[in-house]
Amino acid sequence: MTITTTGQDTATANVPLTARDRKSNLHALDVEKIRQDFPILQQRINGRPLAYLDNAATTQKPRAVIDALQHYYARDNANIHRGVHELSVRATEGYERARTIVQRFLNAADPREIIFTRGTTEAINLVAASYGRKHIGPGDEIIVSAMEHHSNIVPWQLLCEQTGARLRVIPINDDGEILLDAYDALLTPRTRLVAVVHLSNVLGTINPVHEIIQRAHRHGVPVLVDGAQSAAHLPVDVQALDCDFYAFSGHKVFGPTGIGVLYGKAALLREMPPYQGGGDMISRVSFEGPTYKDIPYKFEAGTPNIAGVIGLGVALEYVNRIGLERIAAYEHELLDYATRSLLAIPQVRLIGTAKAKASVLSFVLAGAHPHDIGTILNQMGVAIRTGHHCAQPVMDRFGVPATARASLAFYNTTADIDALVAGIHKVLEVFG
Ligand code: 7TS
Repeated sequence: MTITTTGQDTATANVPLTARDRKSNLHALDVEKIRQDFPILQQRINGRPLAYLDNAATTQKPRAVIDALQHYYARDNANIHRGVHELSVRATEGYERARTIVQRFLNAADPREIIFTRGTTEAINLVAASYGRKHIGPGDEIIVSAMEHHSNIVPWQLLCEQTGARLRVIPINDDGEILLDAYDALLTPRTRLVAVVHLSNVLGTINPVHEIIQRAHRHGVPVLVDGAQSAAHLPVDVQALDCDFYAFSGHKVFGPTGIGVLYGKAALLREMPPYQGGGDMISRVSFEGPTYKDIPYKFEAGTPNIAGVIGLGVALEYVNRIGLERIAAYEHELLDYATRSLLAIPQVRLIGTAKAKASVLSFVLAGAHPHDIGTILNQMGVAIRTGHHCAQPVMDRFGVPATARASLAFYNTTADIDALVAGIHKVLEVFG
């Protein structure tokens, strides 16, 4: 493995930073070396070095993850939990080892609190279908924020349609920050669940989820945190946060697509009904009725994405070797550089100017549609996303149909930001 951090060897890379380390800039990453671990970043697009700034949509994969998938299919492939033969034992061990890696990554109390899903979307749907159907009924209320991704809105709207419950929305200010007083007013005896994003995919706002959770818990209300964006950018400790559920996607944290995680507190998961029925989730079936396995298997019906789980474990180990504290510190500086660079262009309007921000820059340009910005940037080798980012209520809140969005990862450099800025100047040339 060829990751190093300046002044650190890989064995000590994930030791937490001290205040002194921070001051002396020891958190700086050897990004050029890290970039060599990502084969996809080595190419040119339209004759220019690729500046991949679409990490909020999906992240690139280090060679270690690509190799792990290849290794699994070439040597270990078998179904899990079912065979006594060597390959099945290897596949099962790899799968369960990854569960422990995820447990440690989130600092969950027990590996049984880690359920593998297709991604954040399926994790939230699982909670809506299982917890929701058991605990939410007519007249009950579910609270979300005004900056949610559709994945953390539509499952609750479906549940509301099915049960007669009601969705309540915490408003946000012009900087894209949650209004905590308004949240307090929404917490009532009718509230059954709060579901809120940790790091907004459009605004880059880091929400005060610990505070949000504490306030909900004072009313006895559980909280689901949508960690789709935070898992790759902020250290997460589900016990310190005291969240009841936390969902994230493997592909946004340098792992494969089609795999994700639902963390849930064991006591909650145990009393929730199964989400899907099928093989591997029952201890016995007869035509009188089934009895279910304990968690996590009760929620993992059917043959899962075994290779994806193993690849996710390798991705999280890779991230751990660099260290999320160091990643967050590096990205903070890069975001600061990018923000200053964009604000130096008078035609740029930044959408999302919260005090606590990470990794995301959404903007609009006077006179140019975001789609045209994306197209011209692509000609210059710069990959960004344009559109509503599956968060249309956020677009409505800021009165724009779409934004252009650059989103960072630890392998991005100031050169990527400079390419973005040069691209924006080109757009301004074309559109006057
Ligand atoms: N929640 C948030 C905050 C997200 O940003 C996304 C995906 C999801 C949930 C859903 O994740 P999935 O892996 O289940 O699809 N966000 C984006 C994005 O910003 N651009 O493409 C996907």
